[in-house]
Amino acid sequence: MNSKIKTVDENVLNKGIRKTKVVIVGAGFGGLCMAIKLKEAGITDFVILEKGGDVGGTWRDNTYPGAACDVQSHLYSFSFEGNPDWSMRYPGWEEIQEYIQRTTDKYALRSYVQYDAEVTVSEFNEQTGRWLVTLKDGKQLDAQHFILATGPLHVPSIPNIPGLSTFKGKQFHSAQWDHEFDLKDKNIVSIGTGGSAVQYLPEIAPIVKTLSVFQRTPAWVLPRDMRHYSDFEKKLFKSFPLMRRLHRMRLFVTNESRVFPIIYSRFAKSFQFLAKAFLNMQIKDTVLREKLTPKYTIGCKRVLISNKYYPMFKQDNVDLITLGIKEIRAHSVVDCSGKEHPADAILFGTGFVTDPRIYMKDFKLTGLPGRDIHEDWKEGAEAYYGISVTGYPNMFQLLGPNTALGHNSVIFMIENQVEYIIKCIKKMDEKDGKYMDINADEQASFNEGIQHKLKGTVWSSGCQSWYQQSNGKNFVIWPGTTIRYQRELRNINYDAYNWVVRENTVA
Ligand code: N01
Repeated sequence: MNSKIKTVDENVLNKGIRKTKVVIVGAGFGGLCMAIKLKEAGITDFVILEKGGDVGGTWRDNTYPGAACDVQSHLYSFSFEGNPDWSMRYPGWEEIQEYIQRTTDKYALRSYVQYDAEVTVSEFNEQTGRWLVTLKDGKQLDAQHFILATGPLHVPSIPNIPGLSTFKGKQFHSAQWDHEFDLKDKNIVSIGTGGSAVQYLPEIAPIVKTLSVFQRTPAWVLPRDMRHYSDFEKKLFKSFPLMRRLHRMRLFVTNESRVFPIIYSRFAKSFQFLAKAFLNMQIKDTVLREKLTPKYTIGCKRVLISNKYYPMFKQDNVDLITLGIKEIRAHSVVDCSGKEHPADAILFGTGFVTDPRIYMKDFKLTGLPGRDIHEDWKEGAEAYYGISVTGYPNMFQLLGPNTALGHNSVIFMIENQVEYIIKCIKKMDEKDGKYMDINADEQASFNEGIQHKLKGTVWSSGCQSWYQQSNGKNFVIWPGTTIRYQRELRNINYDAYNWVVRENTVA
């Protein structure tokens, strides 16, 4: 894997404020896609600010054992940068990160990335129609367009459990896996049974002494397609790219079809029947089976895929605890019945900070006079197609509110959002515009539509998930097909924006 390369002209940054057309925050799939398409559109005056030391985002951070994407890689990759060599349907994080590194090099993006560049403040100036972005080290950038490609899930959530500070053993979060720590023959307590835990637990179970799994809510789990691509298939994909594209299309259509049981929750029961059969087949112990059976409709929380998770509970050293945690002591975790579970290490598979803050980012962000995103989104995050936010002109977001998916690849969403943003940037140039700001009424009516569509879907069927704010409003999921999202974005309504041209007249 390539190490970080610092090639941005740091002299420019050191001398004062660096002026650029576009600032992109984040060098994960979203930020890199944005950069590639900006270059293709002939816009090379941009900077990518990355708070970490390498590109990759999620796939740089999540390196826990068994980490993999639960969308097939032929689909979870750029449509314009196919890879005939994926080893299997769902390869591990290493292969995905290698793909990201290769793509970064192929499109010569490294010179655009400023590493260890954490944004602390971003302010829009109405007079100049530009963004002033301040970094942790005090450097500043002045940009016409400000693009957030930061991804919603990156701030680890560690629950505030009584006694945690008294724990004397090792503790770490799944997204900050300590590879130096040898789990072999250790007593391990793991908290949480979401997407990450379901992947790492079966990997560590065979090597640890004891594994106490604390589950708060069981998840629906479906089988994972473990097939590898044969050398013949890879050769075929390489020699005949059309075959690879057809394969990708088939995966896309299959995944897309899964949206219907989710939107029409009455159909979810058939899906749930399959998941229940899968559980019944793998877990014969009726008490254990009952503990692992979710009480909510499938799809309401993210559906997990694993062939190894349920069988893991047959191992003698693995214990499932559903009683909740009473407290943590120096060398153990005590469940609500008072039973002590020995712990040399505690692993947190407890997910990420998940309230509207996931879209606010952990820095100060101000727009038109009086607009502060932390105030505006205090009660909940709203945007227009997840991309534009009223009061924050020339700011665009990738995978913003209500554009995450429960059924298909978010890379598809990113690519469509990038296309939309490029069109907006070009329109600004065409109009010699100062700034464009989404009309508040357009944003409000768009969001009313979204909430209306969410009614009757499985996401509104009564479970609690990170898709919801505290008042139950779903601010995360796109409630429809991705094709529809694409169609609506392609039919861009420029009149939905207030355009301010250089002479300060509203067009
Ligand atoms: O986090 P999660 P994750 N005490 O929020 C439990 C994506 N992802 O890191 O359900 C006890 O899903 C919590 O319990 P409950 C994917 O979008 C993608 O696993 O809230 N338990 C839950 O079981 C996913 O949605 C891939 O009752 C506590 C778990 O911790 C997102 O990342 C792979 C607790 C958290 O599960 C996050 O996944 C992995 C507490 N105080 C993840 N607090 C792909 O393959 C929380 N929990 C693409």
